[in-house]
Amino acid sequence: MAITSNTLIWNKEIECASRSAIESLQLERLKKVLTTVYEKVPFYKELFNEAGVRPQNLKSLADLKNFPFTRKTHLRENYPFGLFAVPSNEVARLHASSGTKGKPTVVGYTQNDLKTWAEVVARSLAASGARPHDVIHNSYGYGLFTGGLGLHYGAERFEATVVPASGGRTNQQIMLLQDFGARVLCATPSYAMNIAYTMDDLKIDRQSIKLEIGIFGAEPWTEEMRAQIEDKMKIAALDIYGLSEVMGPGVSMECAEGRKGLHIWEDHFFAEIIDPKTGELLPDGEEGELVFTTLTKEAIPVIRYRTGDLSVLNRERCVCGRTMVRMNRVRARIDDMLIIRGVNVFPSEIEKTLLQIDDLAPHYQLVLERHKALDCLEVHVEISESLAEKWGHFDDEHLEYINLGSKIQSLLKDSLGVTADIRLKKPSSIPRSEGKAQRVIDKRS
Ligand code: DLL
Repeated sequence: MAITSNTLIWNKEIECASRSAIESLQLERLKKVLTTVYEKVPFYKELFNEAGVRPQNLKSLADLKNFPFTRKTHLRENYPFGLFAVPSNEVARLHASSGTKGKPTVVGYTQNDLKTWAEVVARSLAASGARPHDVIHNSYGYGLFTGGLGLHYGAERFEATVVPASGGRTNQQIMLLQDFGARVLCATPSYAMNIAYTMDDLKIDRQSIKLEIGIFGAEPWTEEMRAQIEDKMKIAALDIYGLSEVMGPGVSMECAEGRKGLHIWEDHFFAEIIDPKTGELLPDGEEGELVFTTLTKEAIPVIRYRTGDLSVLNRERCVCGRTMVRMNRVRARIDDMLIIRGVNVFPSEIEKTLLQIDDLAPHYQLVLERHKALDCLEVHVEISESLAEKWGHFDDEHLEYINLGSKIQSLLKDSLGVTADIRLKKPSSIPRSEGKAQRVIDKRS
């Protein structure tokens, strides 16, 4: 669904600068950040020394490939402030990951970092087709997660009216969407779906809300999910990407005109794609792991940070006029790959297949169990409201139930090569997301 009115370019001078201007700015900033971390962060001094590199070895952007990677484990091992490059009295804000695997990863921002963050989010809002003075309803969680506050201050910088709704209390959020007339919704795609289906449950007329744009991210989602959201909500659904270690939301944003990849705000974030196995740099157009170096971050700059996200870089000219490199929609996180009886499968590939089947609703969960040393994948997926009405009652021995289950099973087998046990569920029976959806329940360990 395209936005028809002309969209705004927030910072035309830099967003549409020539490639040579962008690259010379990047080189100048890269030299500076390498020197800063070498002098101010003992961790980097040791890391560079071990790799036999010095900041002055960087003569061109291509030389960055000789520098070592930073990983999430490095942040954990140096918990909480070991990778900070400024004294604590210069840190204006802290955020942290949820820390489900032990200590959280902590990130900090100076006042300048917060200004940069608001700037890149303002650029992202403009790229989506939002306009200053729009009402922006922000359903990303407020708190240690960067989604809520990141979008919030960017929207204020953009001079919009922000509704800091955060996640949860969906009925009330729908009432506020109706009463405050938001044109833009910021949420995870799974929470946007939750809102859309709750509106159906409450029999709320789509005409009573004014939404035109969705700014969705923080979790992987497919083109098929986009098509379903756009169809159901009658909005343009655009992809926003980011991660706390690099900044938060607004590292890159899809533009309303191009809708083909997300522009990386390259004056602040230098992107590379590497082979996740060998660490070798890959050329544009090839899929691999995204790696970012921050060019202007003061509190906690990161050098060649391995995101664990799979994407592709594309430097072709975009129809929107922006010259900044685009990354493809993140296909998956490398960590999320499921190995089922030797076959590698990403949850997003299962999502793609499920969402092509008309009789299903876009609510699913993947449950992994081990029976007698064999991995078993159960796909729990809701049937559509219309099918549930047609069936009347729900019985897993019903011929139609068995037929639909077999159809899904054979489509998954054809597309992914795995045999899954299909569990069709009644509408509204799979837990709804209020933030990042939990798609996989792994009971194997
Ligand atoms: O999720 C920041 C964010 C908030 C981005 C709101 C967009 C909107 P973290 O909690 O640190 O930060 O999680 C970062 O989430 O490495 C990706 O795996 C995933 N992710 C973020 N955006 C997208 C996206 C925020 N658009 C991790 N598509 C990243 C796919 C995404 N995955």
